[in-house]
Amino acid sequence: MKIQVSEVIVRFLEKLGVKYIFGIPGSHILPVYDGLFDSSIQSVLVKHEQAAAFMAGAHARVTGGVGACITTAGPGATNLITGIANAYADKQPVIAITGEAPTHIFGKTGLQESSGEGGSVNQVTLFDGITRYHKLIERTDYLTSVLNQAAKHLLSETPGPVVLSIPYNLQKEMVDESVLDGVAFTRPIAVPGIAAEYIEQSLELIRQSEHPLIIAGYGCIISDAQEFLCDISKRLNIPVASSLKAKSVIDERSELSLGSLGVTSEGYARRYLKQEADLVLLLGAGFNERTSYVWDKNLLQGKKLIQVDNNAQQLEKVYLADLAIQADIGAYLQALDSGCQEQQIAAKKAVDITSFKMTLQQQAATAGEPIFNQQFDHVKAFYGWLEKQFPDGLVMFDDNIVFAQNFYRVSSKDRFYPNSGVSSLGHAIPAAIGAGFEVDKPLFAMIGDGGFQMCGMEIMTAVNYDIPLNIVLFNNHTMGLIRKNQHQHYHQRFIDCDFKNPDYAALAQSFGIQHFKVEGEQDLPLLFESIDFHKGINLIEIMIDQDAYPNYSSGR
Ligand SMILES: Cc1ncc(C[n+]2csc(CCOP(=O)(O)OP(=O)(O)O)c2C)c(N)n1
Ligand SMILES: [Mg+2]
Repeated sequence: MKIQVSEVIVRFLEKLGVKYIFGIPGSHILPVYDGLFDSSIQSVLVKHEQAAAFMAGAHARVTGGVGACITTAGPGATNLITGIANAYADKQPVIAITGEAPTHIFGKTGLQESSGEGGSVNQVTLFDGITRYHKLIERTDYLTSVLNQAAKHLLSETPGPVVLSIPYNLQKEMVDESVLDGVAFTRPIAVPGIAAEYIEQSLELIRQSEHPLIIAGYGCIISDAQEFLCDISKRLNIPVASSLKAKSVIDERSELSLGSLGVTSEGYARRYLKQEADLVLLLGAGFNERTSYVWDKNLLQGKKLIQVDNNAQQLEKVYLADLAIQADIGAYLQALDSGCQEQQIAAKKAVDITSFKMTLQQQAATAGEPIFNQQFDHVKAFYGWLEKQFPDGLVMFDDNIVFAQNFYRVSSKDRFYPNSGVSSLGHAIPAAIGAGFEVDKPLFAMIGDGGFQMCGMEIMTAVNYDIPLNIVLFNNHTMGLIRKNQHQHYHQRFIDCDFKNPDYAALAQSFGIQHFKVEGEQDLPLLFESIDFHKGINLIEIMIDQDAYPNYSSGR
């Protein structure tokens, strides 16, 4: 039977397991939208295409499946760029379907044409550096092959975004429905096992070590290795520090968690690493600028390093290792755990992390160097309340890099998503909404007032689709991080960081959502008494002094 290409695309998405597609229609993509009318996929109308890509990425992150977004040609597609770049940096399997002007007008300056012909915008080159695979589909004879390539990249072990741009006339061409028969929708079979000698060598290094430390990265989450990580850490009494991106990799309320490693953290993990550790097991973490304390040459001095990653590119990217192993982290940890049991590797002496942290806190307080002074006490207390109020877990998307990293200890029932990827301001609200179509735990977007004003209109998307959401807005009338840098490094010559805010209570009212203002710690009991965090949309505005800066330096 013959069907339209637009129908093939919709069936392709269905077979990829897509349940929601986020986007905004335009005339150049209407045939695909028409195909969605009868599909099991629900299309979600957003306010800006950047947010559509953030939503698709977040949806992929929480479900482990493929996220999808859809736009028209020209500005619809170019508006996607930051969202797709974010998915690329985060290795998210996101597919974007964009329209394109009909091929017969290519080169004639068609409305919104982005074919690259005749001086028009060239969509293909725009997406080149931020996609795993991108194709302007100009013919149908290679459609099977294109869709097969697309599926391969989306379902791969190290996925990334795919953009398919389809000219209007091509969407309406008829092809045989068997065109999808040649597309493989299966995920590749797991990576081969790890050679016994690498496990042997790892065990030997562990045996020789007195104070090993695990640094767990996002790779552990991607390979679902959390349980194995927990097993080995408990069996051998090895403390775990996470990279910021992997903050939820281990229960931070457990006795073996050191919290996250990085310039913006209170530094327990770094101090333990520097002062105590003699062996580091670096698992699925790349040692980026923040985690490596701006590539501190001495960070690992005098320590042995075992690095494991399923991505060979990550191995020894920053620090040379004594043992660098390309492997699935879950499989590695399982094999290591069995090895420990077989060879009866003795557990290390238990570390009292609670008192280690207390000592450091006291030292910092005495030296007048805590990361946060008392002006942040109410923020700290707010996170403390969150820890207590949701024993069954919550889901948190975080735009603000410092508060949650220091004040919130993620439990094993929580899911925490920092603004990783390209760290694009404003990500948290659309991302939480994209996730909100799937999650059934209280959902939080933590965001500054600068970030809020970038993507805040997406709140209406949550209103339109009845997505329960709690937005925690840190109001300091400034882009605090920029102000802090200008304070530290530019002699307080503040430029383009301060601004006026709208009346958030009135704004919330106009959106038809709840609003609560927190001026200080005294307001918190009433907040937690009066707001139902499981229902509706709540905007919780937390006031912060404009001149209150966290005490850390990112060096620029
Ligand atoms: C798209 C984008 N533009 C600019 C930046 C640079 N940037 C990083 S933090 C920040 C200020 C954040 O202000 P706000 O959201 O109010 O949070 P605060 O620092 O005040 O807590 C800016 C502009 C960015 N990360 N992303
Ligand atoms: Mg701010």
